Amino acid sequence: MTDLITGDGAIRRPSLYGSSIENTYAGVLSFMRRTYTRDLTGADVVVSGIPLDLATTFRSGARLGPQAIRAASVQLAELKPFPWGFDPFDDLAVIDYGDCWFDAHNPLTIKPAIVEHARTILASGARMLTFGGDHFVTYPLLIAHAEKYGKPLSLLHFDAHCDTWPDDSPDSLNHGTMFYKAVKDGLIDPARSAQVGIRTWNDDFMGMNVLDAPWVHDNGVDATIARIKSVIGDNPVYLTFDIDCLDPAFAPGTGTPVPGGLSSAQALKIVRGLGDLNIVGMDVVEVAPSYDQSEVTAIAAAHLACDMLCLMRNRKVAGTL
Ligand SMILES: [Mn+2]
Repeated sequence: MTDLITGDGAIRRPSLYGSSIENTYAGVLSFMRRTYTRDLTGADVVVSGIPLDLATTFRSGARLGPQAIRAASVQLAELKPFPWGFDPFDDLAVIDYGDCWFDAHNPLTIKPAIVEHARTILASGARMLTFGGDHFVTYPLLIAHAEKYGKPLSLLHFDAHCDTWPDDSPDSLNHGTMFYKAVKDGLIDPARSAQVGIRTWNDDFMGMNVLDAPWVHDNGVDATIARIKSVIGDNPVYLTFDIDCLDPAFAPGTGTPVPGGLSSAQALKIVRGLGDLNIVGMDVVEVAPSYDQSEVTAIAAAHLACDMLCLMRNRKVAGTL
């Protein structure tokens, strides 16, 4: 599978498989140097960005998240990912589709534009790995995934915030209420969904299984993985990772940071332990580079996304993707 393309593999590599040789600090950016294209033919997983930050309740800036995560992925494209020890792209065809276009100045058109973006990709049969943008983007993504994979889906939600605060306005753009709407819409089943790392209050968690941050710290990573698997079982699950699940010490570059969160090491080990789950869609959201320090937040996001791809690679090799 190895070819000898040196530089700009994103636009020069002849196959969706295999890797190119790159100077990490140069060249056309795509996520992990995957082929940058709108041609969905043959893709197993489609990476795209949704550069929206109009739904934030505090600091905006996540519109620059997709670009930052791509830039932070360059080192990951150089070596076999740790601790996997394989090149996921020998077996898994991943493309970078670029970013969803929407008219930021006509807010009522944004949600339908994201739904249509996702429908187009999902119709090809590929799985999506999407970069926010603020967390509102997961709501239209869930609408499209529930259409494709059936509802209710399970939600596996890593976050400092539950995002189930009440909001009965159908047109609101709010990154703290979209899972309230998703439960009310029947897109997700709260009894078969898990929220990990929560450390903000809500009077009503809507029946979600909340593994809050103190619970994770007290019980450990292995117990967290076991609890996630017992809650979700083999139900199709959408995996959403708000980078503010990580403690601000590990992910300062985000709009609504909360102390007391998970470490990068805890989060990576949990994600790497999810291979048994039937993950039908994935996103990493809320990276806001203007508050970041030395790109640590974007680098953490890129690593989490890389591990998600490695989970997909293993399922493809096992014939269960
Ligand atoms: Mn959050």
